[in-house]
Amino acid sequence: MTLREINFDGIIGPSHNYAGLSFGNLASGLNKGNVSHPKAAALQGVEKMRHNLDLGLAQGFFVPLPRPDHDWLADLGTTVQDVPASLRPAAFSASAMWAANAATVSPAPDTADERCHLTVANLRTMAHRSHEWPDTFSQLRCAFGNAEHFRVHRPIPPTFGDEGAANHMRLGSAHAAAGVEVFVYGQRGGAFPARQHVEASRAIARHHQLDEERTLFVAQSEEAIAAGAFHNDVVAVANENVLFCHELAFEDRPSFYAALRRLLPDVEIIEVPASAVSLGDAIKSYMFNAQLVTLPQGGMGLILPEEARETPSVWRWLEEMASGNGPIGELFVVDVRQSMANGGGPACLRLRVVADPETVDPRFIADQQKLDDVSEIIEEHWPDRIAPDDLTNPELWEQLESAREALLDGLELSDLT
Ligand code: SUG
Repeated sequence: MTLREINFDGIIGPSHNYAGLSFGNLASGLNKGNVSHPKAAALQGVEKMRHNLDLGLAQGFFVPLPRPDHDWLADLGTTVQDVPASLRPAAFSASAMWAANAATVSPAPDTADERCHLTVANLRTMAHRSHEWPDTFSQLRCAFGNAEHFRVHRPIPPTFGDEGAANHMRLGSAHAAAGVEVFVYGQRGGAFPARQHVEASRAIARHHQLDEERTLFVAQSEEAIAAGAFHNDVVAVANENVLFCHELAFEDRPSFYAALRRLLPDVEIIEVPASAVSLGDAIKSYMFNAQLVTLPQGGMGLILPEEARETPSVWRWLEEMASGNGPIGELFVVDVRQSMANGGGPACLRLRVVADPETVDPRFIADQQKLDDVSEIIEEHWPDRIAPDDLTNPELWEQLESAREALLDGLELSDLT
């Protein structure tokens, strides 16, 4: 069995729109009411996947969830025809594109039963995200249905908010040995909500049968949340023995770093000082919401959004880092502007799973041919634009549903409906 890191990207759904639904996510608030471009958004996502394949990385995907969500509307005692205006956008959100929030994943080497464990996130803090989990759960159970290698858990009860892998980091030098799992939770966020509750993180660690000695629970800094870092992955990212983060990411960084160094003596902590890059620039540019990947030829690379290159303090710092002797030697830039305008960068769009690709349902594994097919379906079926008022148009509802159906048909995933 060969364990590999596989990044599963959420294919951006046809209902992608800007409804300003995520209080505390600055981009979402800023772009509220703008016209979205779902076709361009989805094609940008596909290009990012192609780029990763070209780098020699393993790539998978998840399909968009059914939108409008009739089941959720029925639970709320309404229908797509009658839903109050205040709830309508939440029923249409394509937010499942941000696969980093789909689940928390612990790879097999870290768990007592040596299976890869996934807990679907309840996403209870934001109404538009709180109804993702039932369909995400079905999809995860399908993709990771091989019970010899995977265990997919139901969500943590909604009393305790859980936002999945966006608040979780796994460090370790190899896939063969147990790593260190770091759960980052929020306590306070100034005016903004802290979305990850420590009790949810603790419950996940128990479900995943992690070694208590190698599991850390670390508070996100209130300052970071208050500045717009609604998830830890907006200010930190880890890969193997490297932690790349902003100086103000964690509430008590000396204790966290000390614990990490004790458990993982060869850990390399690359901390970006606030004097070089302000928290504001880090959040605006999403420099940490990058995919930090190990390249097949050796060394690590950062897959960054265009916005990082456009922010002078950030790009200066990154170029200097990459030209030094540190572990991160390559910078790659991708265009995911449509997603970025809702606060979702390259790292938000993917869920990392360490597994043998042979043990995953092959329908969820990408290759260039399959991505060609997906692009064609997107070109043909995804709307060019959605303005806020369009969500009341029955013709759009029909188009959204038939677009998803065409994609599921094309990928032979119609059993997911
Ligand atoms: O939950 N935006 C998402 C962005 C998620 C980013 N994910 C990670 N950081 N991993 C959120 O805030 C905006 C939708 C809208 O406003 O229409 C939204 O849900």
